[in-house]
Amino acid sequence: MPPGQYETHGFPVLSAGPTPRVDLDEWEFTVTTETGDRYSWDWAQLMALPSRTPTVDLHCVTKWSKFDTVWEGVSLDVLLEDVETAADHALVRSYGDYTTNLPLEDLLDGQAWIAYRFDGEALDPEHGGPARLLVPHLYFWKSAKWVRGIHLLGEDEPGFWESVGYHNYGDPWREQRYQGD
Ligand SMILES: Nc1nc2c(c(=O)[nH]1)N[C@H]1C(S)=C(S)[C@@H](COP(=O)(O)O)O[C@H]1N2
Ligand SMILES: [Mo]
Repeated sequence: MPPGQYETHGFPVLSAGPTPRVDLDEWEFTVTTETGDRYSWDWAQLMALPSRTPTVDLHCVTKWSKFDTVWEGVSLDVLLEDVETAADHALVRSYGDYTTNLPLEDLLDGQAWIAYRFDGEALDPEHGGPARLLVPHLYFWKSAKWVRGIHLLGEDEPGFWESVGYHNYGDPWREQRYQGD
């Protein structure tokens, strides 16, 4: 258990705004590089990619942790495989305008997924369905719900919570909750 956390068996919903409803026919995930190149997947293309079923622990900055959650999704290693970039930073964007930033390397090497199933079921809209980023080694605010794309950037740019005082990186094991932690 990371410092300052407690275990919950429920699955709290934490959303900064209303739950956007995204039609699967219109759903699209786009990676945009620092040179403006775009790589997009529609829902059928995402479903056609090889998926993984990671079992991971979640740590929210509001101090709840949830252990052994089971997801299904596509690894960012697969999605970024053919993307040509020299960027070091990523800004993740959601339907409904939420953003969060992290180093590109934290999305690679089996650390992050575009997840569309939780506990064997289609991901509930409240929890980010149809698909959310899952990047469990950082505080859960980095796991953008209703993900719509990732911008790869040469320079870091703070996201929604990062620009109002939350830690830029957010490692739960180092208790990086707020700027200066
Ligand atoms: N688009 C979007 N993603 C988001 C949020 C949000 O408000 N909007 N909240 C974040 C926070 S603070 C947490 S703890 C988790 C909560 O996910 P959950 O509601 O599935 O528990 O989603 C993260 N991703
Ligand atoms: Mo959170």
